[in-house]
Amino acid sequence: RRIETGLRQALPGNQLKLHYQPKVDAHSGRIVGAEALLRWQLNGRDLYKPDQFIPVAEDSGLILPIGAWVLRQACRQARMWQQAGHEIPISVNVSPLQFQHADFYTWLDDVLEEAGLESRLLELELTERMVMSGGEATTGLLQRIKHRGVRLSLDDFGTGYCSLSYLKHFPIDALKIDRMFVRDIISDHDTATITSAIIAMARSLNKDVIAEGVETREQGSFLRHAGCSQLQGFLYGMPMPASELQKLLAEPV
Ligand code: G
Ligand code: G
Ligand code: NA
Ligand code: MN
Repeated sequence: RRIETGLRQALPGNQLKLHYQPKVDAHSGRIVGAEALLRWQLNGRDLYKPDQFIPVAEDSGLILPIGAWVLRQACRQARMWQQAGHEIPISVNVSPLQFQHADFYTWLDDVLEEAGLESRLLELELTERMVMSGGEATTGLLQRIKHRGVRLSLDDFGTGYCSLSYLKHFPIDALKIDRMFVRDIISDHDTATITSAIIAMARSLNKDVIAEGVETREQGSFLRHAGCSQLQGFLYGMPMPASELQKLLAEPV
């Protein structure tokens, strides 16, 4: 509860920051996207890690104002990068509570409008559970978002219960293979086999496949050969402040 009390002050107190982690093209190694990741900091140091405070934000409902701030901030940043000549889509994690909110679509539309950001430069990262749980209403919302031109990806793919055959009913552009799979693909033969099969099936359904948590060259090379189009992980870049990512974007590859 101490976290909750502090978290109420975090937004007004300017303690929330976004870091950005690059996503690279699996073949060229160029930065082709960035995921916005929330940080709660005081004097430049993390007060709590997101896996500590985000659940608290979700339970307390604070994720609604915080999530709104994240989306607005990320869209503004993507617009600034575009104006600086770096056109990369920004990915934003959406929490279930935000997504279930009746005003989610209107609010998304307003944020894009206000930031002056083309919708193709925004991607929402949803989890399997969010997409699977809501029935008709959820499918309708996904279709509206898709129709608005915003990209949709399924985060942490493989950890939930989303069957691949079901996936073809949802207007999802990309799957993110969960870090747990990536971690073991070199050391564990079964994991390698399963991961390759997931990637192949996703590709046959015309979904892009991104791998997250790539830490070694061996993992990167395996995933590239298995058919991932984009890679993300410490090997290519940590989550970093916007100014640092902008320096990387300005470097020739
Ligand atoms: O940032 P880190 O790299 O530690 O992220 C830990 C977890 O917190 C991940 O599951 C990530 O998806 C989640 N997370 C990070 N930023 C956000 C955010 O802005 N909104 C939501 N809902 N989750 C986030
Ligand atoms: O759940 P989500 O995929 O949004 O999580 C992003 C989280 O993963 C963040 O906490 C981020 O710091 C972390 N992360 C990003 N790249 C790597 C990596 O290569 N290895 C590990 N262990 N964690 C990573
Ligand atoms: Na994510
Ligand atoms: Mn993820």
